[in-house]
Amino acid sequence: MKAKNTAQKSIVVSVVMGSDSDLPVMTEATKILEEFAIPHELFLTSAHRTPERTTKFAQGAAKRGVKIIIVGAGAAAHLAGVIASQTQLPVIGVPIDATAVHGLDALLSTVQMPGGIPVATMAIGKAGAKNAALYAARILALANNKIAARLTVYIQKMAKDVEKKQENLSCRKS
Ligand code: RP5
Repeated sequence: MKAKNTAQKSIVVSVVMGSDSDLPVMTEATKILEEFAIPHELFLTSAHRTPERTTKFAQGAAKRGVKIIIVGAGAAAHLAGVIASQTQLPVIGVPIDATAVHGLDALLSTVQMPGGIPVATMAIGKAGAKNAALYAARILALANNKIAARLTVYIQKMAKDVEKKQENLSCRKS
């Protein structure tokens, strides 16, 4: 399967998943990347089921111009670490709840990397996927004023939303 590109522009963030069953969670990441107009792709590969495909992807990503890799995987989730071991690009891991232990397996497999091979690990599930994309946006914003401005607006809107919710609560009480 070829990577699904969202735009003709060169890909900046690659969103990788261990299985198509991870898509409902990883969509939270692509929604944010779309909102921030960050060119991205979706790529399916498994550390265990397709090790050679994973190696080819990891070793080729930087050459294709990819700047950041977001990786979602569940179960004994070695995908983010295996990719991080074969590229110098920043790798952001999203543990996915895919088994009877509700993502704890994936969280520990993703976060407990040996020294030398960093994976920036987010929360389990949808919040983690969303934050992975926001974290990527924060990294890119260091050298991109447009993304920095969009982040400022996003953060201000979140604060306003909390104030609106407070107003709604106050209305209910009186
Ligand atoms: C992992 O195993 C995938 O990332 C997925 O979260 C989990 C289950 O995969 P499927 O059996 O649904 O394909 O490799």
